[in-house]
Amino acid sequence: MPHTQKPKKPVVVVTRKLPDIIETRMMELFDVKLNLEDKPMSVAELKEAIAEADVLVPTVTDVINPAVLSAAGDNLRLIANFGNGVDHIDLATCRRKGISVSNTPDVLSEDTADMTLAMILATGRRLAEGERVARSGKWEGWSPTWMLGSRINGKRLGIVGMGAIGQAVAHRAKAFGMSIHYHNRHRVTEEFENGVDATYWESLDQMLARVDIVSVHVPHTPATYHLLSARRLKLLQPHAYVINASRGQVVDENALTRMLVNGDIAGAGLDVFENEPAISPKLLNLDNVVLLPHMASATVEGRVDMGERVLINIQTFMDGHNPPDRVIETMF
Ligand code: 8YV
Repeated sequence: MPHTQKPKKPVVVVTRKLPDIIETRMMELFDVKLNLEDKPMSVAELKEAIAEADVLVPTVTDVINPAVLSAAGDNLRLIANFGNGVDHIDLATCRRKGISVSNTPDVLSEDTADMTLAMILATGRRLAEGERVARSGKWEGWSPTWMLGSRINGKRLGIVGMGAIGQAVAHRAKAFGMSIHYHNRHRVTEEFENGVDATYWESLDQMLARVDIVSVHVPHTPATYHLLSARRLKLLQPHAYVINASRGQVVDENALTRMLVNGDIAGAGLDVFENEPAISPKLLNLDNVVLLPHMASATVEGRVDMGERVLINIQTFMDGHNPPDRVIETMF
């Protein structure tokens, strides 16, 4: 009897620990190499992984630069990123080498928007500061003039980047009584604008000078690096707050820190930093900032949804089609 060989399963290398349910499914579908210890891979380990992989599943903590990509064999066809942002992957080199790249959009928009609102509330209403006092055992009791924050209702929120996350933020902020202003490469639909009474600002500079809170929701690309530059940050009013749940590189962190230290703006809510996981000690010493360790999208449900998008992208690619969440054109 002729011996029929089962088709070879693709070798999928996953760089970090993913939700159990996703890893189980991956084991069923692929010849998968998991990182059960969740120890971030060194450059040498990444190179080793990339050399044997048909598909690599990295996360934001893996820098997939030209040096790492130089180790890729001809077999590496897809980088299925576990995450929305792909600024840690050198897309130009991938394109040149014919490697497809996909991400996990949409599934983290609502969670990230929730955390953005949490930072808006926490900065304006001094939530983290109050919590620190309550825990310190040094609370001396209520006083009419102590721990006063700044009212959220009626404030002007300037959203930089009106994609899925920016829009989810706008809906929430509207419900909190804020007025919505936004700057984007292009105007969004009239239906959306009318729904949240949004004002479009073609000029980012002009918007910055007029809002009370600015929240950043653009991806980090060469065009958005330090979009909130030292010059632009200086346009903000002294009572303004800066919120960032996108990427640290979009805001000039040194300039922002200087302004916070000097009291040139009221405060900041930061979930992302330029040199993660390092956070400047100057920021750590400030009471008027709320600092979070890149956790805006960190929900149990969100991580499973992200994993499912990764699975769909890999499976679709292996079936000979473009992955639905491709971020660069493939050879198909
Ligand atoms: C993710 C993020 O946690 O998806 C993104 O771009 O910034 C985060 O919310 C992380 O990237 C997972 O890789």
